[in-house]
Amino acid sequence: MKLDGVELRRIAMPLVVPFRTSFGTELDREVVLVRVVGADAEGWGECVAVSEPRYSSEYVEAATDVLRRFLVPTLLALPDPDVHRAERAFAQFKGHPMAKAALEAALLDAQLRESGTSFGWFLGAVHESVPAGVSVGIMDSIPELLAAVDAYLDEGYLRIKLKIEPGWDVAPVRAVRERYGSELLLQVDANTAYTLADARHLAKLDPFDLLLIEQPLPTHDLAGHASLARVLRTPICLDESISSAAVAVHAITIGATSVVNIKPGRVGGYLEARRIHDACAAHGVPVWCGGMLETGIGRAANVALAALPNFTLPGDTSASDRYYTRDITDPFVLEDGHVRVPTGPGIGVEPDPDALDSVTLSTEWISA
Ligand code: NPQ
Ligand code: MG
Repeated sequence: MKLDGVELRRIAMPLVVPFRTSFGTELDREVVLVRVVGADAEGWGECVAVSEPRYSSEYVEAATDVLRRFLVPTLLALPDPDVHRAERAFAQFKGHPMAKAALEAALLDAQLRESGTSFGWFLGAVHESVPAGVSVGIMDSIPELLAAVDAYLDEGYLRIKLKIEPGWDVAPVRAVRERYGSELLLQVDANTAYTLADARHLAKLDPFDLLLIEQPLPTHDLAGHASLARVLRTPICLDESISSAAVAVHAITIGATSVVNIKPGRVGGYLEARRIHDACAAHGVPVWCGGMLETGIGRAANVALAALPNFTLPGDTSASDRYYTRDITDPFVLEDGHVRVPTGPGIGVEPDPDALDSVTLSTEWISA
């Protein structure tokens, strides 16, 4: 397809409530949106990099810089751009998977809109809707946590994920398990907050029959996770560690992970995300779709991905109002605990111009 240029747009979305994890508290979600403009179609992608490099080394300003200086010019220089050629061309630059994923997603959206096909169709989705879980931040007290979980369960969420850190782990898990019983699908996410020295402490979570513990140890410590897995009964699920299909296979092979969280931004795009899905399926390892507090743009694409056959656990693909009072697209809503997979061309949703204007901080245009 012939490209005219690419727009980079910085937006700031106020969160409905502050979101606290082991790496910090966020009140606003700053996001870079990418719009790829072709002769016959345009497409949108969302960069999931966060304001500060606390989840991974990427952050909003760095992602914008690498997009502006390297990725967008590389895309615009391709003689006949398509997502596969773009992915290969981006590979000459090390790292910056979230920036690459955003531009790849925008190009894919444009490409699929041009051909009148949906993300779900392109990726191989087999479901019309996907079960929704919700990620619950660290709170100041147990009563506050239980009130939040009550409300999410009333809304219909099918799985609860508690964010944990040293000092906020066994007690909140016990309180939630005791209040809702053994039927509740419950898991925890540490975002790298522990060390192997905490193995005995983390084993105190074993009696609560968690679906999994997500990323207890540092990002690059696969061997540590393999050791921890031999101590815990709770399955380990890696998030931050899984940067590619090759790393996923490595982690599975050495016994570091028995479930995988797939986030397209963290792994450099939807093509690599699908390869991880396929590799995990081949190894008998279930996957689920993570979340990075996406607007409707990123959420639409994630929901399509989550409809692939090996996404057998509910994901962090929550409804829009989990995070935002007013999304920039038509909101994703819960229907019986599920979120519907868009069926229109591309990601199947587009930003509402007024909603988008109201959150836009700046835009820049990079011409072909
Ligand atoms: C995770 N997401 O699975 C991430 C962490 C994350 C839904 O738990 C602003 C504030 C942006 C906190 C992006 C969920 C964030 C954030 C991602 C947390 O590890
Ligand atoms: Mg996580």
